[in-house]
Amino acid sequence: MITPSKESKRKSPETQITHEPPADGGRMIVLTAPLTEAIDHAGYFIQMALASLPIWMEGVINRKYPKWRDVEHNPDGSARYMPAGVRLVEKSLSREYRSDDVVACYPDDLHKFIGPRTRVVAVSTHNPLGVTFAAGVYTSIFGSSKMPINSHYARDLFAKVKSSPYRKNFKVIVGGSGGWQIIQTNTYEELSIDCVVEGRSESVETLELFRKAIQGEELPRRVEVQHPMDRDGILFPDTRTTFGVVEMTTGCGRRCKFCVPDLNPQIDLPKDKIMEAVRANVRNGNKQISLATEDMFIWGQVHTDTPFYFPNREALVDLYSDIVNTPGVEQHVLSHCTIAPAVVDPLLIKQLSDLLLPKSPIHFPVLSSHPQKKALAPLIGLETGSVRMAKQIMSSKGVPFSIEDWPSVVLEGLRVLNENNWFPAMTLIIGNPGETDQDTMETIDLVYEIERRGLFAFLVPSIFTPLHDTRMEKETGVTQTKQLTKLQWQLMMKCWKMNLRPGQYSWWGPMAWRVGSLGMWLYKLRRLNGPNFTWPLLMFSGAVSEKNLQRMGKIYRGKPLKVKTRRELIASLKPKDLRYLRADNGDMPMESAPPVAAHAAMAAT
Ligand code: B12
Ligand code: SF4
Repeated sequence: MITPSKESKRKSPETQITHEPPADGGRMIVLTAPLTEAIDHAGYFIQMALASLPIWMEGVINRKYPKWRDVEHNPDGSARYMPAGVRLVEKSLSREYRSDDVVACYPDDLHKFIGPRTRVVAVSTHNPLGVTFAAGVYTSIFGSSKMPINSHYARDLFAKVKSSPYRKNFKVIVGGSGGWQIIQTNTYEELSIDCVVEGRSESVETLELFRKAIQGEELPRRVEVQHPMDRDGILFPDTRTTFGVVEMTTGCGRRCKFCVPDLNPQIDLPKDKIMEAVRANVRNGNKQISLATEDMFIWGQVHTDTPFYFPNREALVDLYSDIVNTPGVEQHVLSHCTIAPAVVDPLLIKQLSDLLLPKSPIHFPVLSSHPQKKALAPLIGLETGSVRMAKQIMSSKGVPFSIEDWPSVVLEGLRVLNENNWFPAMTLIIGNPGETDQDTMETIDLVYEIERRGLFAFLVPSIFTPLHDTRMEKETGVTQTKQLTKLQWQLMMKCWKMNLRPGQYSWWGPMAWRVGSLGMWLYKLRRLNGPNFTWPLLMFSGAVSEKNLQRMGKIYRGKPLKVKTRRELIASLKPKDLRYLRADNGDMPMESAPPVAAHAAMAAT
């Protein structure tokens, strides 16, 4: 069982002033999300920090963003912005309920809308208990409290709902990408949740569930609902979303075994609907847009005659051009992508950079060659440098290239990206099931090779978490930081050391990691993380040079990798794939088949 932090006990609504009941009896359906998932200023980094830092480090956020809790309201007190997930639940419900029966509000305003009339409180959540990838790992490394700030605020929201004087009259339904965390930790009672929905709100089963709840019927604890199978089944927000998130694709197609979103059907959404949602955001005061996707490069190439891993350059450039040129869009942020497309079509990267850099709010002064030092920083999965491990967990991650060439694809892709001022955040998974020292050493080799070549990615290592419903759901990797080997610790600390190279471009990374790393170790981390942590931490802190640590036999300094160039990677492609390459990128083999003339261009527009 997960116990509430001292903080959340102190702030528990039972001890807070009681409110007058809403004059209109409240809304029949009240939608909400944790404050930390709804806030929409200061860029993506703040939410990622809230998910990764433990609650005792909240002061760091408060000092940097004293007003981070301030949110904007509509005239009726409802939320001006909400995560896209909440907006879609709202939109889905609008097919059946009147708009004055449904409201989306911030947790602090729940008392204004929950009244005797309320029958459902629906919560959307991304990561309520922090038991996912990086988030859980970092809070546990820091020790003291395992509760990430986001989780604290999610609990605070559930406590508010639990203590409502009308709690007996309504059902609490939870959904969103973090719903599985409630199921896995069995925290239904503790958080006062009746039902967790896994899947999309558009589905008829979701509507049926709301109907039942309104009629006061018992709900099942867990409901799995169907994902729409085609573009027409997906709805779009017509109000403002947090960070201007608008969906671009669902699914992926590369079939990594640990991945949840890949379980959804591969769909690229129609341009006209994306654009309507962009305009709706702008109309409601948003200046920022971000297209949510697992891999932006599949858009425009889903179910065409060309395999999805050969990006549709024209379609992508056309879509992004229309977005950043929409009057009122001042900022645009990329979400996720894969790295092989940068090797497949470097000219696409260049054209996108020309379009997107001027509207990027991200600045990397030391790294960027852009006149205003702007940069693009999508999230990309690197996961492992071990070909053996890559074959096991993500054999298609680098298609059209062979997974045997994964380190070369990463290095070549990163070169192309960096040359165009893309400095991605790249995630690595440490402690995959069956990971040997040799596998970790190969990942360390790749990380050192990135450094040796002067390339840059913000490397975000996390510990393997078996995610619900994935093909690795039943596997166990490392469950406690104490179990990490010396090499695994070294990989983690080397990544963070490298992230600090270009200086303080990210305020929270250095802050979180450098703040008294040695002092903290002496005080607490030594016991918490075990003896294998000691030398890697010394390496990270810079107290002893890596050369000396290697000489002392305390660390492994990666060996130089022999990797393929773009030309060599292309030469290794099968003839059936070669014909989809664009000759204007160069590096074509002399006797290759003529490229396919048209790339099913604009297929998705
Ligand atoms: C945009 C995004 C972000 C943004 C903005 C998030 C925000 N608050 O709006 C940023 C960069 C800040 C972010 C941060 C993080 N993210 Co994020 N993010 C995404 C991304 C790309 C899109 C999310 C989205 O808005 N999708 C569109 C909406 C419409 O989909 P949805 O929310 O799932 O909603 C649908 C259903 O879930 C359902 N639904 C939603 N709510 C409800 C409620 C009810 C009652 C019902 C019935 C149904 C329902 O209906 C909706 C469709 O109709 C997803 C990947 C993806 N493609 O989903 C990752 C993803 C959700 N993020 C993920 C992670 C891990 C994180 C971080 C923990 C990363 C980190 N370590 O920092 C943090 C957590 C942030 C926090 N505050 O705690 C993981 C979630 C893994 C998990 N929970 O198991 C995902 C799946 C990425 C991945 N491939 O791993 N993220
Ligand atoms: S490339 Fe990313 S989104 Fe696609 S299957 Fe692999 S992990 Fe999932």
